[in-house]
Amino acid sequence: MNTTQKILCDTKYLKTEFDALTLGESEAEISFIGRSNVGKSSLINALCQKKKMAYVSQVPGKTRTINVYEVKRGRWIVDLPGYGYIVGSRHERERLGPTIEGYLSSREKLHMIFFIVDAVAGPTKLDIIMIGWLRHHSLPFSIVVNKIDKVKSSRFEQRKKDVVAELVVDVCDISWVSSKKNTGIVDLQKIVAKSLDIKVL
Ligand SMILES: Nc1nc2c(ncn2[C@@H]2O[C@H](COP(=O)(O)OP(=O)(O)OP(=O)(O)O)[C@@H](O)[C@H]2O)c(=O)[nH]1
Ligand SMILES: [Mg+2]
Repeated sequence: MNTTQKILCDTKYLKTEFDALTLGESEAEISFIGRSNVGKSSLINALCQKKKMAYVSQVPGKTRTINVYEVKRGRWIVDLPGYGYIVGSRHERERLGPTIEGYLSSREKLHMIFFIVDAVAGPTKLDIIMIGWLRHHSLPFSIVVNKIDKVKSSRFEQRKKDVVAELVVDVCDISWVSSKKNTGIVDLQKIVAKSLDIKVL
């Protein structure tokens, strides 16, 4: 285990909120957003080398609240509800959009938004709209393509080209990972630690 991994391994569940207004302040935080079922919670677990810290489900729409995990005092990893699936009661559906938007537009110490895209299904129209929204608001984001284990190796290079073209980004600005197989996780752990201003000696 390298030093970054030892630090991330200490991450613990801190709290759950329904609204960004009651979240309180962090010293530095990063968050994971993306379509429902893309693997945001799984990725947080893989980065922190936990099996069951963040709730994972086969059923889209598992994360419906803002869940905070603390790496070190005041350094937060925030798991957000996914978008794109119509699930839950009408009241809940109407709450989730403003919850995500309210969170993203109100956090003073939000150092990085990890924008997760599905390697097979994405980027979807909603992903492209969301990225446009992040760009419009000048929010700092980093794209992570998850579930690359589901792409045949013979198709991977073409898939990369397609994603890069659709998102209009540089290929080096994307992390290609599989939270299931742990591919690409070591490099992403370094980006996470850096984004949280965690000094690795
Ligand atoms: N094959 C594969 N499956 C994955 C990977 N990452 C996550 N999954 C699966 O995808 C499903 C959804 O994972 P979650 O982590 O709950 O996804 P989420 O984005 O947090 O979903 P919501 O909370 O509903 O927004 C689960 O069945 C995971 O096991 C991956 O890298 N590869
Ligand atoms: Mg989740």
